[in-house]
Amino acid sequence: MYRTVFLLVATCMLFVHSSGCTLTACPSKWTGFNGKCYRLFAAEHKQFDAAEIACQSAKLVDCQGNVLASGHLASVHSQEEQNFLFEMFRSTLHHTSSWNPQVYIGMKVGSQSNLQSWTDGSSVDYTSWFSGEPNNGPNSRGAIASGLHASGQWADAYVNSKSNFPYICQLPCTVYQFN
Ligand SMILES: [Ca+2]
Repeated sequence: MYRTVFLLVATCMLFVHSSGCTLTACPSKWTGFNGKCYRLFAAEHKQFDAAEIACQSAKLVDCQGNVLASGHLASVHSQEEQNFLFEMFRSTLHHTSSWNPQVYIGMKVGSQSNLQSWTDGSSVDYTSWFSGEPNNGPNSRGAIASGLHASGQWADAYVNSKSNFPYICQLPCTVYQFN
């Protein structure tokens, strides 16, 4: 049983309980990758904090409607995740400038440029900043920057109404054990 659970975590496969209660490790419209579920909100341009709040409103629930986890803006922990997230929008969002579209991930830059954190509380063990970024601190916010200039590397943005971007939310990929 333990082995089965591990495989489901790794792949986010569909899982159908024998009672007929169908569970997916990722909710509808969310895409699983490396143990997390992601969803791009391409048409909703928000400031960073509003995007994070919107992500937190996404809930992973079980068959009984119990909330198992809340979402956050996506955190990125490997080159593979970075590539996956960039591919989620590079083909669907049109380039509008050398930098845009920029798509928020959960990267918060603090009072100094090297003080970085993720909104989901995970450790900053990987970054993909474009050369010279972050440069809008203190207290700027990070996005995956498309366009010819950055080609998917990250840029930070000031926290103001000009920095309304699409965003990518994540949910943990949850697996259910049945007795
Ligand atoms: Ca910047």
